Amino acid sequence: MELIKNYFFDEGAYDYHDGAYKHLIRPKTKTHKLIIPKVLKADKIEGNTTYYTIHAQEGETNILDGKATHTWGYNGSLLGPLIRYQSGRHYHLTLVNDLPEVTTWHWHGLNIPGPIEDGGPHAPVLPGKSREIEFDVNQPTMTAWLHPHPCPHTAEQVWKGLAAPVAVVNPLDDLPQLPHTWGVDDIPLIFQDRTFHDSQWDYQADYDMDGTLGDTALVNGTVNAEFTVTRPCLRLRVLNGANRRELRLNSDQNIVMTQIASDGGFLPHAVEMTKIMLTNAERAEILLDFSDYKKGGRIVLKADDVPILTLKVGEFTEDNRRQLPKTLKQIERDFTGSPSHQVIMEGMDDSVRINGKLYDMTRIDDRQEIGKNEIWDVSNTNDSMPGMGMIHPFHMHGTEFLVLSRNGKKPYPNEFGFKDTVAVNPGEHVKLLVKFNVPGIFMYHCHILEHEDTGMMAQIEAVDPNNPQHWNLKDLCDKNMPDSNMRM
Ligand SMILES: [Cu+2]
Repeated sequence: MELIKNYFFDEGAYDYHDGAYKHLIRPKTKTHKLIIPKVLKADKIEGNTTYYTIHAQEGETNILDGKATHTWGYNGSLLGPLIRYQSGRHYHLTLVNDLPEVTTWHWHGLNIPGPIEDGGPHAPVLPGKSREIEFDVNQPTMTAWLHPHPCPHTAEQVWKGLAAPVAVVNPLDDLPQLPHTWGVDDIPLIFQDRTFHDSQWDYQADYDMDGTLGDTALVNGTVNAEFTVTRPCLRLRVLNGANRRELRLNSDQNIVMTQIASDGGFLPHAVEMTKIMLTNAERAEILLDFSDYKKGGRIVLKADDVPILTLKVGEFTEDNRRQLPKTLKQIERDFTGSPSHQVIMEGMDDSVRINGKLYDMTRIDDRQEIGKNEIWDVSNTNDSMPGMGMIHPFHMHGTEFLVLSRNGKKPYPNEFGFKDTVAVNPGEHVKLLVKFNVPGIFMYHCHILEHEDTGMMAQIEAVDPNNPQHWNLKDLCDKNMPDSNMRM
């Protein structure tokens, strides 16, 4: 297997070329034990239905060595618990808004009906109110995440701390050989960045229309994080949960990171890399092999050149290394045909548009029948200055797609699995093979959260021809949102 030692994207378009870029600073605090999100406990289980309750709430979190930081979280003061779904089961969720403003619960990566269950801007919950939703989970093993999606305050609410890891397990494609003891050899790495103002976060002060950046890296809400490795094989579920910052993950010793999964589940084959770049909302599951390291050894994971997580080798309590199959997952990628959907992402700052338009909650921009494969051509026209411009991460709700090509060439080696977010370089056309399995109204947008909030977003109706629906879509954007369901 070829070892990949470089990032793939157009270096000229990296975020650090932007005039407003804030470099990460090396953490000056003492090291803190990496926070591992707890696993969300079910309220009850009845037959094939599991009941969960998720509160969005305010709180105080001890992040720095001194004063507590005012933060938001799910069922806690910051971020949220791991929410586990098993494919084939039915879920009933009670979503409670204990915040002082409207929010929504968006299941990024879950293929469930939209727009209510999916939790985009059409599914607001007023402060002090709650909403009950139900859905079936039917999809492969994968790492997804939960975050708010109210229009137009997604970026600010994520900044304040709302985000939680989600894991889907499907017995049909799961690989039981992989490490799966949560918090021991299966751990999340939720990467974010914030600036501290006298220990507090101040979104308005740091706001940047091209994507808000902070100067301090956090992993799972931990600054200067340290984790003790107690088994030779470590599975890291990496999520770039930052509003704007690109994560260029590498290590001080160029340890081999074996990527086994992307956003939508396992890759057809593992890819060995020493550097991985994830744009906003992208995920990668990677394995690190510590069997050649002795107790007391350490590896420092870095974002660009700044340490974000020290992996300290402890006493191995169990040998969890298992042979993986050569083919992790069978994925049929051969597909010929012309694109029947076009997405042109253009602009920066307040000029950002999709197909020349700003988001309108009452407008359906595109339609596709469920169950059919169709080709999308997604482009980024920020290439007026050759070798410059900015990358837009393109995300679709309600589906996991395949990347067919980049400017007519093969996708990057770690893009052969299913994805829901793909980074598009300036001047690039990325062809996607898209199929919806569930009907509804779904967003597609740039996942730089400030671009999304500015209106770099559109919506598609995934149509079930046997059960056509009529939509009376309301404009709930930045209004006193009625807690209504618009389904007629
Ligand atoms: Cu963008």
